[in-house]
Order: sequence, then structure tokens, then C-alpha cells
Amino acid sequence: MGKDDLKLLSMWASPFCMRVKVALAEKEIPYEEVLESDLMNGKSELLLKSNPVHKQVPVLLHDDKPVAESANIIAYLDEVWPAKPLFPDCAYEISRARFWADYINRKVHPAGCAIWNSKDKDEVEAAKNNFLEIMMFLDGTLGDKDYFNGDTFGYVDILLIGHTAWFPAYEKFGDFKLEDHYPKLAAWITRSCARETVSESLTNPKKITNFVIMMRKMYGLE
Ligand SMILES: N[C@@H](CCC(=O)N[C@@H](CS)C(=O)NCC(=O)O)C(=O)O
Repeated sequence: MGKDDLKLLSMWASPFCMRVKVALAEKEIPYEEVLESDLMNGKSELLLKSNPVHKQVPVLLHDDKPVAESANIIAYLDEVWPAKPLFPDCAYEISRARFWADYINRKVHPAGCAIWNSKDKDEVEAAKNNFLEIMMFLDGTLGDKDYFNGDTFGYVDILLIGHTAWFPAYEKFGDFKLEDHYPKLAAWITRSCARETVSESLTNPKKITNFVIMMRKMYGLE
């Protein structure tokens, strides 16, 4: 295992990169992070060559072979390094994990960005309500469990936790507090962020909020 060469093409603000970093930390797999300096103004040749279809981070280079798409990368890591499994062990629970992974992948980032990217009050309100509806389903499936699959922090937790570094920015510009609506989900964030694997992998939410402020200025929203 030690001889594998792993590089993660990454960007500090990307929730998709953060989730891969959490997975690598959970599985205790050593890797080198190669940061893209400015995705908006230019991408490295290595990124363009490694992910010519989407031209997006993250990309994992395993012995120079590219693996793209964060959820796919995490599933790949779990197959190649089976110790400390991230998926549940029964087919039905695996299918549920995949269902919620797909839901998170489709919904959370676009819904959150719509909050800070909206122009007028009504638009912000609609975006906030849409985001909270998505959180309602996630809160419902979490229920009273510590983690999405029960007692163990796993695949679905990892996919969602990457996004939570952006939540304070969504709360600020949507003028709401997640914990006022979904205290169990808010407690899950606190519980998950107490894990060293998470705290060392997630960007400080204040830095993300400043990044959002900078983008709002750039888009003429401030
Ligand atoms: N579905 C992709 C999303 C990755 C993604 O959106 N990456 C963004 C950074 S957060 C990116 O590379 N953006 C540059 C671009 O789209 O040109 C995944 O899960 O890996």
C-alpha cells in the first residue's frame, strides 16, 4: 500500500475536494495535495489532461492514472483500500447509501449557491426555502442516528460533510439558522466536525464566507 503514488488535484474552497480529503483521512491513506491556483482564470495542464470531459477538481491520480468525480473517487478508494470500509455491508443498505449520495450530489451545492447568488429578497427567500426542503429530507433520513448509516461515520456522511463548510455562508445570506429548523442535522454537523479527519480536511467556514463575499462583489450583488 505504501508504494502507491496518490495525488489529489484540488482547490481549497471546493466542497467536492473536501469530501475526498475526509475520505482519505478516514482511511488513513497518504497522498499529496496539488492545489489549482485559480480555477476561474485558468486551469493547469495537468487538470485539463486528467479530466478532459469536465475539467473539474477533484481528480485523484493513482500512479498517474486519473479518477474523476468526487463520489466516484471515494467509492474507488473504498474498493482499492478495503480496510476501514465506508459503505455498509448489506446490499440493501448500500443501495440506500447510493440513493442519498446521488440526492446530495444533485441537490445540495446548487441549492446553497442559489441563496448567495440571488438578487432580490423574494429570490433569496425562495432559494432558502428550497435549501431547507432538501435539508428536511436529509434530517428525516438521519433521524435519531449518530450518522447516516447508524453508529459509523461512512459514505453518505462524507459526501455531505464536505458541503457544510459552506453552510454558514448560506445561513448568512439566507438569514436563517439550520439548527432552528433541523437541530438533529445541526448536531450531526457538530458531531462530525469533532472528528479529526473532518476538522483537518474542511476549510474554515469563515474563509469560505469571505470567498462568497468576494464572488458576490464580482457578480455585482454587493
Ligand atoms: N460533480 C463533480 C463536481 C466538481 C466541481 O464542481 N468542481 C468545481 C470546484 S467546486 C470545479 O472544478 N469548477 C471548475 C469548473 O467547473 O470549471 C464532483 O463531484 O467531483
